[in-house]
Amino acid sequence: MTTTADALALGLSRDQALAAYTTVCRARALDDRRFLLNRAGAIAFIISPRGHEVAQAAAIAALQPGRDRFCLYYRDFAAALACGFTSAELMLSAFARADDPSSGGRQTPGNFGSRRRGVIIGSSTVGPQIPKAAGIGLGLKWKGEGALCYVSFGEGATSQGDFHEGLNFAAIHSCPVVFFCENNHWAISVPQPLQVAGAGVAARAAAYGIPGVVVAGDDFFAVYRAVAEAARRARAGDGPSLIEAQVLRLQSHSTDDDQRSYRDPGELAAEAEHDPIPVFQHQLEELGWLSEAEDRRIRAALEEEIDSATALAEAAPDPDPSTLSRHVYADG
Ligand SMILES: Cc1ncc(C[n+]2csc(CCOP(=O)(O)OP(=O)(O)O)c2C)c(N)n1
Repeated sequence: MTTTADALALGLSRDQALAAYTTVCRARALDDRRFLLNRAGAIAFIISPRGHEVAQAAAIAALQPGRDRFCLYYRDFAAALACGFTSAELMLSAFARADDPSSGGRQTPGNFGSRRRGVIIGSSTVGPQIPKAAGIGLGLKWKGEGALCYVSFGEGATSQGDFHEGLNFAAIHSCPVVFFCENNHWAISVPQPLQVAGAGVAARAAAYGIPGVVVAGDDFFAVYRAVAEAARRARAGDGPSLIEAQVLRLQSHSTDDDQRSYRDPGELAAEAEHDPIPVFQHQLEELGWLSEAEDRRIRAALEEEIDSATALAEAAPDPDPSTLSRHVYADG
């Protein structure tokens, strides 16, 4: 775990760290509410970021939303919030309302898209955002503005051809891309040893001649440091990097899955004791940047925010049925 002295040496301000902490708590509060709404039958299936939030917020904190491009994946709710999505927008998407900024209620929630925030919408298939990010990286290199493309995915995606094609292409053309694997060791019910051959995800970077690092996904400052270094390399023209953040999947794959049917109960109980949010909270307390009172204030404000986001989304109109085939078939 990063020491207080090392955390201070990163040059992050208290405001930046507290903003990231608030994002992490916002993602969790939103997730709790979406889970209740799903169980009440008000919204369709959801995928939870629970256990990934700290790693996601740390990665985006080391980048430049508004300048960089982001190819996120379906578990990236804290990353999307860190890129500027609001709770209300993500709730509109959960309710599949017409005002959902990503797709007007057409795509599964978790397909994040926002042109003005540089967030490029994906699809629900596993992996295609990876070669897409390599191509975007090449475009950014040609533009020469010093921007980079960040792309995230699970370890299951690294057994897709898309992963290898994307890394190979980005390495050959020295594209400014940060490949960020959120390794929760499970691809739905398939454990890592049946999904990823060899020494792990980061080790695969060597095949493409790029740096590959493993980092503890519950250590905000360690993830920040790794992504900041990858971003520095990308902006300097030194090409892509691969980061493997080791995280826990504290929920089932989705609300349509029950991991108790295929995971060891002892392992699940042990993981439940290692929620990354209290770890981050403790790091901030050690730095003297967060008090218990401040933490209570942040969480109470978020409860109110999620209440009004839910009310707004519940009352918002559905997409117009006459537009059903828009973006599916060519007009006319
Ligand atoms: C090409 C493709 N194959 C299979 C699926 C079904 N599927 C959806 S999510 C998922 C697991 C992916 O696991 P991982 O990449 O480790 O990410 P995680 O969900 O664990 O964060 C699978 C197999 C899919 N959507 N697309």
